[in-house]
Amino acid sequence: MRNAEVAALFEEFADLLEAQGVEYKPNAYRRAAENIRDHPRAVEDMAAAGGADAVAEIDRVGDAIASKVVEYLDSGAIEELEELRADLPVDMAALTRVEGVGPKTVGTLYEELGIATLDELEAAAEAGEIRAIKGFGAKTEQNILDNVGFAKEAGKRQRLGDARPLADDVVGHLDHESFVERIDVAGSIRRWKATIGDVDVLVASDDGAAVVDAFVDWDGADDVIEAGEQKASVRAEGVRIDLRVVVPEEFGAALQYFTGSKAHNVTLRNLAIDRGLKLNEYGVFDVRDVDDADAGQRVGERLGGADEAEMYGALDLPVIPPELREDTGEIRAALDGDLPDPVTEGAIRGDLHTHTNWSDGGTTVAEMVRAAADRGYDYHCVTDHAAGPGVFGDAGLSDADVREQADEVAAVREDADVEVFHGVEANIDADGDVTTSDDLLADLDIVVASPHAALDSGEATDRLIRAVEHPHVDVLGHPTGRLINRREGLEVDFERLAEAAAAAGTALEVNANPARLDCDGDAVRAAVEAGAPVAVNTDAHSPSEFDNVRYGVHTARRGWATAADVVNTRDAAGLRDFLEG
Ligand code: DGT
Ligand code: CA
Ligand code: CA
Ligand code: ZN
Repeated sequence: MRNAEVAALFEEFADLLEAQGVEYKPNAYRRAAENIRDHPRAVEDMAAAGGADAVAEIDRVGDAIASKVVEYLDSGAIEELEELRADLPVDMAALTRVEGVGPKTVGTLYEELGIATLDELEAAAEAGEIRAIKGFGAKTEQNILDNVGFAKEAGKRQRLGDARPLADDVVGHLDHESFVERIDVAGSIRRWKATIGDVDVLVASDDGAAVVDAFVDWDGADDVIEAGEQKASVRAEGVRIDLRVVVPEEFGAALQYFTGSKAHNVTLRNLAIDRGLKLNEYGVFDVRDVDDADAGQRVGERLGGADEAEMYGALDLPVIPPELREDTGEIRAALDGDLPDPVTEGAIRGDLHTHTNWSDGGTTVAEMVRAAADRGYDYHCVTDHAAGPGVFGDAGLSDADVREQADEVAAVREDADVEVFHGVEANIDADGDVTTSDDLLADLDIVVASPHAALDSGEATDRLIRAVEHPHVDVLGHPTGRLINRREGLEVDFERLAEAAAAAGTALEVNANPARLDCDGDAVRAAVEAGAPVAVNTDAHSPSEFDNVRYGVHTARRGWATAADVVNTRDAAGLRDFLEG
């Protein structure tokens, strides 16, 4: 489906219009882009079936935008967009990735200095040319110098949440073919890293050519980079996907090898060498009676290679969960029998952080509660935005609004199939104060407190410690405020924060929204080691966003969290104990 590709065009359109000083239209284009991206049906199917009229059925997509969609699908270009690109020939997506640089700034930088790329922007800032532009100044220039490096790095890696659905789609496309014996993803995507360089897919088959043919036929592929006998690579929505085909007897060896990380593999291979074994992408071999173990790849007696259990088992190790394979002590722990049993998606019994249309969510309290019940959850927490710094317009509820909402929640609770807890997502200001009144907080079942403003202010450990020590705060929401590839977020010493959270009994959130994954696996590890509770929350603004929970669970697994470490694996009574404790 080409929705994301079409959406990206209208986002670029919006940026180019905004750079020219056009009002209103850019935001209309952005909202349309968002709805196209989230629409369950493929735009190309809608256009094929009913033309522009069918496309215009997407919410906020008017006739003008719909006919541009059709123009693009038919001809591969939108004339008006091509003209805008010719007027402002810059790498808009890359330049606006620099925090504090919006489309208008890009327009000015191009007009004044001819800046079109990140490298040119960096060079101009280093040369002191930015401060000379009217209205810019030394502060803007310094800001660009501080943030251009992050923007350059961010362009190289994709967000897990953008790549994972593509990987799942490829696997689904190949899985049912008769010549595919086994299939799995490998590499960083199997380790659920927050960003990935490319997607690795591994297939066991005796017919490599058939697998490669089927792979390049996948309708998600935008272009084929290379296609060989046992290997092929395609690009889909800007993500590179590498396929490798191996014989079934060596599938486990290849899966182990290509899952990585490289550092994990090096440590594992050295352990094998110590024991007279040879471990590589083809198998694990006993080479104690072999004169030259380096004489080839498949030398000595084959001990295994068909699955990962044979690979790790040859070293007397259990299979180490992929999320832990970062060479941060997991092999030592496996040797000592100390590997954690990481939390699973099925262990999650409810979400502690969600929104409704009372603030900026898309659906009612009743619908969200029903969706939680449909997922088989035991409880649901309603935590809409309280008014406060960083919460815009009427998205933030006043105390009176929250009390009024309490009546609606109470009514829904009457015939709900899950327990319903009522709370709020309060705000943490620049000093670490929670800006909702204690009177209100004391009356609520649950309080999530999150930073939404002053997110570029650097070191923030003391600020967040103040918030976790607040007597009414139960959960610290998206602690750093990072947006992957877009905003670095606060600098936090998680060892210190976790100590404070453990002492206060406040949970640190893993926000499962794939744009956030905040806090990350390393921070979870600090929480687990300090004994601080962890909460895996989707921050869902609509029922479909509950599905993001898997990203949060796998992030928690990267931090070695077990079900016991995660508060929302408890049953409703257990959660009540946590909230009241
Ligand atoms: P990425 O794609 O940058 O997010 O990270 P990975 O981990 O997916 O890395 P990738 O795609 O370059 O390679 C996949 C795996 O293959 C990697 O995790 C470990 C393994 N691998 C690749 N090159 C080497 C190597 O030179 N030595 C060893 N031991 N393993 C390697
Ligand atoms: Ca990879
Ligand atoms: Ca790769
Ligand atoms: Zn939220």
